[in-house]
Amino acid sequence: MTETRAGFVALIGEPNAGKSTLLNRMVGAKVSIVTHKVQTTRARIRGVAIEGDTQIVFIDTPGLFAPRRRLDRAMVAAAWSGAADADIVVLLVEAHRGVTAGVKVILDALNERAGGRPVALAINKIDKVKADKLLVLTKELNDLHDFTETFMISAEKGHGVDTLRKWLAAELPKGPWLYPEDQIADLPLRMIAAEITREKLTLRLHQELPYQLTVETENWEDRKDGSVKIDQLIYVMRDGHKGILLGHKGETIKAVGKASREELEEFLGRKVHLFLQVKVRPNWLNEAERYSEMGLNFKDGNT
Ligand SMILES: Nc1nc2c(ncn2[C@@H]2O[C@H](COP(=O)(O)OP(=O)(O)OP(=O)(O)O)[C@@H](O)[C@H]2O)c(=O)[nH]1
Ligand SMILES: [Mg+2]
Repeated sequence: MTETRAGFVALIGEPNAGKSTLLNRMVGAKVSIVTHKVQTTRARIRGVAIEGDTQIVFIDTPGLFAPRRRLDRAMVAAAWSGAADADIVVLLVEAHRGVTAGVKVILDALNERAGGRPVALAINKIDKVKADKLLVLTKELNDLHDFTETFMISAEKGHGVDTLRKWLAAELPKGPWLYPEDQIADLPLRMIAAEITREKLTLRLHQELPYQLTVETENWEDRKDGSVKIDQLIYVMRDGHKGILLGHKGETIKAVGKASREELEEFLGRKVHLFLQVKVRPNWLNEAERYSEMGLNFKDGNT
């Protein structure tokens, strides 16, 4: 009989480091949304990968940054608690940005928060820099923290990812698998659906707007013909934002709805009828229910 292994691996790092990209690549499917903007991921998202006889449960976390709003504080708390739940922590650092002030803050906190568990360093986006720079950066980072191992990867292009996955699998404890073998994500479908719409909104809207809205799936109806009808609410804080979101003759929201529906259809493998409604809710950032819908702890936002 072969012996199985299983465990949790938390991906942490600054916003935009490529954590969600790496999770999706490890899982082999898109379970966490990705954009070129910072603070895309808001909650802990679990994705499951298999390496030989090992089940690796990756925990994607919100980026770690200096929080200002309640939502920020709840996100950062969720990220650190993701690290606390893990057998192994992987810190992603962007190769072309190197040791930023933000990375230093994370390294300081890591000594306290990692609690003796292995911490691997993954220098990501190596496709953006020359090899000699990587060696210097590896040394610089290892002088600041005693990493268990250092990997150089490109989450987007896939370089070095197999090596990292094999190492993680070998480090995880022996034990039974934690999820059925065909399960790839641990997030309710209605939440994945809301995240997909939020991704399309984030990609289309500018400046602060993506950070001031949230999407919730209000209703999910499986129809007899095999299709699904999904109603979603987009909460914004101001009338003006609603106008921007709808766009001239409603064309912005229409385009978002189309892009989201197409991706949902691909993800679910069935026809989707998607209905989006925009609501102005000036105080949604201070409503406990909005946080639980996102998978965050409202109280974590208290100062
Ligand atoms: N060139 C390059 N870009 C990458 C790589 N990995 C990720 N990216 C890009 O970096 C951006 C951020 O990626 P995400 O995966 O959303 O980053 P994140 O760490 O999850 O960000 P937050 O959720 O905001 O904390 C996206 O535009 C990705 O396409 C890489 O290896 N190389
Ligand atoms: Mg992310």
